[in-house]
Amino acid sequence: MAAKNAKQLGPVETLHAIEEKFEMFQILNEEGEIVNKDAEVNLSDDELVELMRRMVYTRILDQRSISLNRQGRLGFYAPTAGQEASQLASHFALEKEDFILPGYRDVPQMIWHGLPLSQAFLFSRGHFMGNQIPEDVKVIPPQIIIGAQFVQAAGVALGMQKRGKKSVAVTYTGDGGSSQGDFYEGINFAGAFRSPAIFIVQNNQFAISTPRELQTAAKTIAQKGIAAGIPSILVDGMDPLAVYVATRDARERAVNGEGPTLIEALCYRYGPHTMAGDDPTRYRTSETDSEWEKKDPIVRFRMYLEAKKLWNEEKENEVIEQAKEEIKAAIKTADAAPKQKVTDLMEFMYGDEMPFNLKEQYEIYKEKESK
Ligand SMILES: Cc1ncc(C[n+]2csc(CCOP(=O)(O)OP(=O)(O)O)c2C)c(N)n1
Ligand SMILES: [Mg+2]
Repeated sequence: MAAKNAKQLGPVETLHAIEEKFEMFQILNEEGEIVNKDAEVNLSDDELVELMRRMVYTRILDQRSISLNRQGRLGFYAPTAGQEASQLASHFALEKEDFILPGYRDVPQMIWHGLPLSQAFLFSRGHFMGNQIPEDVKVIPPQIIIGAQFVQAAGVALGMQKRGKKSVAVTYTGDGGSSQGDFYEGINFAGAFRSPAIFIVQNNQFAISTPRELQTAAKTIAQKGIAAGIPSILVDGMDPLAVYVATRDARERAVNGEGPTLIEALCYRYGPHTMAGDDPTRYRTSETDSEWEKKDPIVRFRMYLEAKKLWNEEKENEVIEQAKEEIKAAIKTADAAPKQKVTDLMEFMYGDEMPFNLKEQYEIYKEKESK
């Protein structure tokens, strides 16, 4: 007997039918033209300018961070150029009370959520003060274990809902992260409990050197949300307006009790995976690089805003200068942080509730440090 009746789609046709549904959502094309007039962006001129300002600022921060790393003045750093729309336009749809659970590449969202730049630099240096996040800044330190923050986001979102808050938890991972068990557990749990969570996969098409095609048989990462029964969308991750609208709509559903959303933002990182020494020329071609540079989120947004007379070279230069000044000042602040001591770390970690065995070690370190 056949496994289906005559009118039913078979398993192969069902897969193809679902995959075909995931067309990429775009509002602003590479030329800076609106291609989707039905999409309601609803951002004021001032807000559009502010989003551009943040993207330009963050591109400078990326360039400066890379050079500070090369000078030995920063430690761990994962470059962000190319991902500004995925990172900052999604963040732009959030409120201050929303909780962010970032991955290691998501430091820009933390900064625009309120983390002082000097603390981001201390985090890069492995200084624990970098992770002493101010009480009113709703972020946790960047997760290095890929995908782990998906489980945490499902729980944080549920916790906020149980406390009656009208806010969401947002988490980010990459295409590689979407192969982790935690990814599936997180979206499944959030779906089952209707947690107000937004799961954002920044698909920059590589997990270090592993291309997306070798990562999964799924044609899109967005379609993985279907298995968890949650709304899912594939967006042009180089298009700030599409990313903004997708995230804003996801947030609206979440606070209205309609549960989580999975967003796949298709993007590209121009630089290496991290500054620890991978060489992208060994796993990517310069043709692909330049193909993606043409899709640059800042370039297309600049064209769009210039046509609306909202942006010009002078404004851009002001932002660049301001970024450089603030970065310089933040590095100075980071340099002035006290040298990291083991006892400080233990006090920060345990406060008055240090277990007795650690207390013994604490005394030993206290003695050593006093010399
Ligand atoms: C559970 C786990 N396995 C392996 C690693 C090592 N690792 C660090 S980053 C990375 C690739 C992640 O790629 P992706 O999720 O696409 O994010 P991207 O770096 O491209 O933003 C891997 C395998 C890790 N940090 N955690
Ligand atoms: Mg990736």
